[in-house]
Amino acid sequence: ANTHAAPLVTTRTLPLTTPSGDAVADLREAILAKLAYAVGKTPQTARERDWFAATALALRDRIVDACMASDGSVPNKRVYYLSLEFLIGRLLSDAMNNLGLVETTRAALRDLGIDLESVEGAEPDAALGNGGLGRLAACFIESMASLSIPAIGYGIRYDHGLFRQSLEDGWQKEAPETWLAEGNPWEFVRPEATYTIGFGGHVTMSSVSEGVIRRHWHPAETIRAVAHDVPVVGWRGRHVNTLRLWKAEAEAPVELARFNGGDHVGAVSARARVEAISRVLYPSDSSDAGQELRLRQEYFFTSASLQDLVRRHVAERGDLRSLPDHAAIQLNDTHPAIAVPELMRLLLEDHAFTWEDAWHVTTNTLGYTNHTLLPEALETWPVDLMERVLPRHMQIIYLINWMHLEEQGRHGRANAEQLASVSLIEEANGKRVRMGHLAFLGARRVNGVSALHTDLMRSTVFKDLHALDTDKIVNKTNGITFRRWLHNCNPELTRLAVEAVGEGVLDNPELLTGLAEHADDAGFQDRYRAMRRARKDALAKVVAERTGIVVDPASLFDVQIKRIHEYKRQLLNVIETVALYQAIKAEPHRDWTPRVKIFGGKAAPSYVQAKLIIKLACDVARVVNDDPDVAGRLKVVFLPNYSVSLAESIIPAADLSEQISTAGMEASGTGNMKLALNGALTIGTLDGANIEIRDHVGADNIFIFGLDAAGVQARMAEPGYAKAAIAASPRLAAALDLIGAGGFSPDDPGRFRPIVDSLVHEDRYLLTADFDDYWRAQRAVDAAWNDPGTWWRKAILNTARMAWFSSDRSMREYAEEIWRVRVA
Ligand code: NBG
Repeated sequence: ANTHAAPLVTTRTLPLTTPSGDAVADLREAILAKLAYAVGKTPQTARERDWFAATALALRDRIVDACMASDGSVPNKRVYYLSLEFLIGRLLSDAMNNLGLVETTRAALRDLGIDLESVEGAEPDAALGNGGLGRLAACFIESMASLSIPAIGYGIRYDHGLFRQSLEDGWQKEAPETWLAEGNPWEFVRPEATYTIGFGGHVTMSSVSEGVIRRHWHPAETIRAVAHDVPVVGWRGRHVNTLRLWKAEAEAPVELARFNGGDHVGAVSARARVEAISRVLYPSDSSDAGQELRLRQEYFFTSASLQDLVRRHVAERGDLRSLPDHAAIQLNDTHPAIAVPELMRLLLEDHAFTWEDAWHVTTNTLGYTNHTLLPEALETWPVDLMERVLPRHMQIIYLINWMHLEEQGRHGRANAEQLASVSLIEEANGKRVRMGHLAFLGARRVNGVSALHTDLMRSTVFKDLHALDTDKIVNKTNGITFRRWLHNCNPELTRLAVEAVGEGVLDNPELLTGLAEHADDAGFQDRYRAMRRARKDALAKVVAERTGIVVDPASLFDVQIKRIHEYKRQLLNVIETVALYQAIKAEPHRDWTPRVKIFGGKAAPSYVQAKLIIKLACDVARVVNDDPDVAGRLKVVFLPNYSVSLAESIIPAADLSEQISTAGMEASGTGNMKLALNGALTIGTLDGANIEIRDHVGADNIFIFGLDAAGVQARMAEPGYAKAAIAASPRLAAALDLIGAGGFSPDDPGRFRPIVDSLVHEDRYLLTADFDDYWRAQRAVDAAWNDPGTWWRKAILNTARMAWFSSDRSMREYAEEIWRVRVA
């Protein structure tokens, strides 16, 4: 069965003008021609997937037309965005919307007896990312195209994106994801853009002239990176950029000598190892330290991308000395940090630069974005692994480090502790290369992704490096593209906004702020509420189809959707659910506010504790949902296989957005922005971008609770803080007792003991410290929900005041302060 086939939402109508008959007829003929000549099907034999391919191909032609229509001149400066992940999801609605062809396509397909929503539903999600980091890259490339910033996104064309999650009796099971199984109509294969990537081997020296020594790398193994281009069309089709994804191929698909010798199977065996490089996305959002294949992936796509942009620059401008004037290379986290020594190597070895010149070009071209300060997620590579896989790069890293440490000496900062903290090599447990430090030294600007996160970069992980150059770290608060996260996913709300403030809001999100004037208007509130209700009805259907759980769309929909991670504290939410359950059981006749708690998210396959938390949520759901005392007033749902397209149907249906990470641990968050933009009220901690969301929507329109980042640090220093907090909170103690005693797992009473024990003995994420205040905030939510005039006023104000969180704003800031490219 095709799991992608079911449309999630059936209520789409975009606030765009009715299409002209000619345009509809043209597109209809184009789709039919693609169906016949590219897909090889007739309308009678075509499946939804075939109609999707034909429609995508027809629209791709329009994108190419838009591309060719541009003047074709060489832009003065290009942005190169290097990211190991691009979580782009489905592209059809993006393309239609940005080309202004949603209604035209709908009408063209209707003429053919085909429903647009089912065609959209037949597109597999391109899940080439784990979560926020990869989705951010997808929003950024869309915004760059919409702002006409000339840019190329570089990444890997994984055969298998993020695994598919199913829940078997509440336990997460992973299955491979196969988005390419039926081809990818969006992409162009570019065999002419193929580069050779080396691994291993040794380095030799030669003396070119008196005192000048050059080093040459002789890799033991070489493989090919082949470009696959996906066009990215911006709003109103004004500009088209490229997402260039690399596929790994063996130099020689067959070892001829072995083949001729009769070893037919052996002759193709080396190929599997080579092609593994672009086979699968690592399913972890914190790094898998020490895995050689991961290092090979990082170097593979970084080297191919740098070779490609160097070749382009030489073709266009001749001299690489001017690279910083015409190229800005952004490293999305440390995954492409190997770009620092790789660019140095290309300049030194292939272009005969001196070290000083190469360093000047490198450090004026690269920028680095940090996305986490969690120690377990900071990438480091063992020196011996680096020496084996990338011997020449390791030499360059040592030389960079030597010069950097020498300079510290010259500035009188040579005490051992200072040197150890700024060194590229960590010596604590076996020598390892600190990729964050390497990216920091190689970049002209280093940025964090929210105001708090950037402050913490300066005061913690990069403190000593920051002291050496206090201008280097800048803040660039994340954003989301409103085309996808408002216009496409919530056409009803978009229509409301257009009616209230005019169509200009589609071009300029700042105009959304005008909605605030309607926040007190009862008629407008009613329409806003009707919009939400329609989306909740649709989501309730999805929930029933996928989980069998029946929920009442009149209840408050309380949503926590994101990767399962202890620091994100889904467990805090589950424990509050248990406490609420106990409270209802104790007083079943009170007028409890009906709530549906909706969870969605994947756990890294090796993350045992996260998988146990999923199981707990599912076990709690089974008990609570069926309890006659509860009588449907509390329901718990874990929606399997959370993805971009599932997010698109959950977000417009959410009343409450859970953003409850331990303060100081979530770098920014972007789901928080999507939910607030669509009018969900946030219950959250003072963490990441939540702080800026509060500043924009107003403290009265958000439910803040818990310790702030400084409070967290202070509390962690108090011995026995968890035991003390539990002793002080009878409600928390009772909930933990029920969980620990097997109240939700009668079949295995000890199942959740490890969870309770970890809270009592360690509680690294301070759930116990924040529990009571979280409970208080949740009851404030209940009270607000029971006063509809207040609730919908707050919701409308959230939508109006989230305008600033557009990724167009983020991209403008990067363009101005980091890339120094002009935005029209
Ligand atoms: C994630 C952070 C999020 C942030 C995204 C995008 C990593 C390493 N970091 O808080 O956890 O929103 O990056 O910046 O995935």
